Amino acid sequence: MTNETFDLKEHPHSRLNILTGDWILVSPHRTKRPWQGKVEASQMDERPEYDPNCYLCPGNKRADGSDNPDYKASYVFTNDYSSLLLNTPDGGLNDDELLVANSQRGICRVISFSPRHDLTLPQMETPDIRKVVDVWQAEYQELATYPWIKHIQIFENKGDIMGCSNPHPHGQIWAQNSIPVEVAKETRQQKEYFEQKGRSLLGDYVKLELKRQERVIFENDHFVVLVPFWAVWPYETMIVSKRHITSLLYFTDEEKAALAEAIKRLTVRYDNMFETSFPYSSGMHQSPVNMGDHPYWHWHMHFYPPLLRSATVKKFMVGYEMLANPQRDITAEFAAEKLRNLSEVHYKVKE
Ligand code: H2U
Ligand code: ZN
Repeated sequence: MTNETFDLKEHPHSRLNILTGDWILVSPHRTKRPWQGKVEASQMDERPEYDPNCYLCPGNKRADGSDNPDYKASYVFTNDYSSLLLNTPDGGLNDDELLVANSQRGICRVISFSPRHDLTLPQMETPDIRKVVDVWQAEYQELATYPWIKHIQIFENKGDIMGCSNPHPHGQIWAQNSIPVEVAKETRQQKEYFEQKGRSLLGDYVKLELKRQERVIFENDHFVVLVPFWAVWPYETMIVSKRHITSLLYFTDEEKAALAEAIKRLTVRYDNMFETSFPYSSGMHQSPVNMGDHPYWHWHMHFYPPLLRSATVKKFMVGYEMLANPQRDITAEFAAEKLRNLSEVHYKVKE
C-alpha cells in the first residue's frame, strides 16, 4: 500500500478492450528509460518495377498454370492454395460435446494492389489506393451475393516477418459460412452496448478520444486514426469511420477517398518510424452478411505491426502473454505521440 495516487502513466494496470472484452496488462514503469527507437541503415530494398518470377506481376504465370492479364490497376483472383474451399460438404463432429468440429466452406481471393512490383501501399499514390478501396467494396458486395456466406474478411499481411510470401503489394479476402472468433467477440460487445445505450460503441469511443486528444494520431473529414486505449502491439492503430456505417458497402465516394488518404498517411508514418518498410497485418472489421440487420456494427480497420524498437527488434507474444494475457511496456499514449510527430513525407522520397 502507498499514499500515491494511481496514474496510468506510472503504475502497472490492466486495460479493457471494449471491442472484444479482453484485457491487456500495461507496465509503464518499465519505460521510464528514454526512447530507444533506433533507425538502422536502411536495407537496400530495391525491387524492380516488374519481376519475371513474381506470381502477381502482370502477364506472369501463377501456380495453377494460368496467366495473369496485363492489368493496369488492381487484380483479383481465387487463391490457388485457398484455406477455405467452395465445395466442402456440410457436417461436423460432436462426440459428447467433448470432440466438436464444424465443416467450413469458403472462398479465398488474392488482390494485387498494383501492377508495380516495387511499390507498397505507403509508396502508392492516394488515387491508386482509392482504386484498391473500390475493389474491396466491389468484392464485399459480390461475395455477399452468395447466401451461405456470413462473413468476409479483407486483410493484408505486409512484410516477410508477418509471413507474407511475396513483396509485390497485395492483400487477401477470406469469405466463409460462419463468423470467426474475433469478429464474434466484437459483434457481442457492440451489440450489448447498442442495446443498452442505443448508440454505436465505437461512435461514442471515437467522440471521447477526439475530446481527450491523448491517442489520436490524425483525423480527416471522415475517419479518425488512433492508437486504441487497449492496444496490444507497440504501434497498433485503428482507422474508425466518424459516421456510424456498418460496412464499406455504404461508403460514399467522399468516404472512399478519405479512407485512401487515411491509409496513405498512416502507412507513410509507419515506414518513417524506423525508416524501413514497416511490417503489419491489417484488416477491416465490419458487419457480417446474410444474417439480417446488424445496426450495432461500426466499420473499422485494425493495424497490428510487430516492431518494437527498431526495424529488426520485434515484440514477441510469449510467456505471460501466451498463458495469461497480452502485456506491453510503452503506453498507447506514448505510441500515439510518436506516430503523431512523424513526417507524412515518405523517407524514400525525401531529398
Ligand atoms: P501472403 O499474403 O501470405 O503472401 O499470401 C499470398 C497468397 O498468394 C498465398 O495465400 C497465394 C498463396 O496461397 N498464391 C496464389 O494464389 N498463386 C500463386 O501462384 C502463388 C501464391
Ligand atoms: Zn510482382
